[in-house]
Amino acid sequence: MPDPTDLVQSLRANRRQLSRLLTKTENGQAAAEIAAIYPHTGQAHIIGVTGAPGTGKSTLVNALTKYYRQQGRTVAIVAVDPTSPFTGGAILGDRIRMRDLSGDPGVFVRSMATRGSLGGLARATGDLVTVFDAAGFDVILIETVGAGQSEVDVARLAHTTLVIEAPGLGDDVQAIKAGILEIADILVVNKADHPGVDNTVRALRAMLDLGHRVERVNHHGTLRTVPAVPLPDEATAWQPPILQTVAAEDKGIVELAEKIAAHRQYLRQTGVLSVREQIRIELELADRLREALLQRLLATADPAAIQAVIAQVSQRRLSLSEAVSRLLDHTSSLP
Ligand SMILES: Nc1nc2c(ncn2[C@@H]2O[C@H](COP(=O)(O)OP(=O)(O)OP(=O)(O)O)[C@@H](O)[C@H]2O)c(=O)[nH]1
Ligand SMILES: [Mg+2]
Repeated sequence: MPDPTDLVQSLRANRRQLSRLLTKTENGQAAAEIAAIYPHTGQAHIIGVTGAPGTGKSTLVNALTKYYRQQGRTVAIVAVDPTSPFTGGAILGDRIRMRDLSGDPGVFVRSMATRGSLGGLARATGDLVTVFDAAGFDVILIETVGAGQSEVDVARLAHTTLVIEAPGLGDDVQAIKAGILEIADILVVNKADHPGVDNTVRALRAMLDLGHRVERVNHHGTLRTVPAVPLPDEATAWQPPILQTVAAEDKGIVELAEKIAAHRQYLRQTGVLSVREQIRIELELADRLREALLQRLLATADPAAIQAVIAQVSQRRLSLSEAVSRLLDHTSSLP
């Protein structure tokens, strides 16, 4: 195991070292290093930025980063690249725009391909965030595209999730699915210089009013260990504000940063931060346990036996749940 203090210090002092560990992490080969640096994490404010393609997420991330840098805070950016070939051009665009931040040692940008990331996108992103956190970045911004389950999972890593919308992407805000609205701590209507912004704001407000907002941590975690602490009720729970920005002109960024700070304060003062953290850890632990148990089973089971069970299921001689029982109970005595 690498010496934790040395490792953390070298990450903070040496960008090449940081870069190397990030690559190792992405390749799923940094388990020992992650274990070593883990006690040195938990300081960063993690902000998720998600929304439909082209709404201006990268531009907004850029603008927020400039703001934080003016405040003297360091910023790491994880841009989760879409796999979609349609947005392929935008990836290059992101990198070029981010360039006006590069050369600044207080900013570090990392793009991550969603395709083929080992053991799931959320896990890979989570490990990158751990490295950045240990490396001492004050703010970590995670940009993800869309409204799929993997974006929701990634958003769970964030303390504060911004959902970005823009006018004209379907007047009924169809681009936003209910699921993504649920994870929003702050709604941002970007491109407020475009016509139709009032319609978009109105539609979002109507959708927010439909759902009664209670603190979203108010449920059992996967492993059911989360304590029943008193959480904010409907009256005191955070109500996601709707802000307007023109990211391309740095308009509305100060107000947005202030709301983000207010949300962080809410999380800390109410104790929601630690409860959310615990639920996140539970989910991730359950996920990794599932994966590890499967790997362990596959390592010990006879491949021919697994084949035989699959054949029996396909011949309708075994149901899937019987197949599971058989593989778990009688791995050695399969036909
Ligand atoms: N008019 C206007 N254009 C903007 C604004 N913000 C971003 N844009 C432009 O919108 C386009 C898309 O911006 P991006 O920041 O790349 O959007 P994105 O959401 O990151 O896009 P993907 O990563 O491809 O999903 C770019 O041409 C930006 O210059 C804004 O506030 N107003
Ligand atoms: Mg982008």
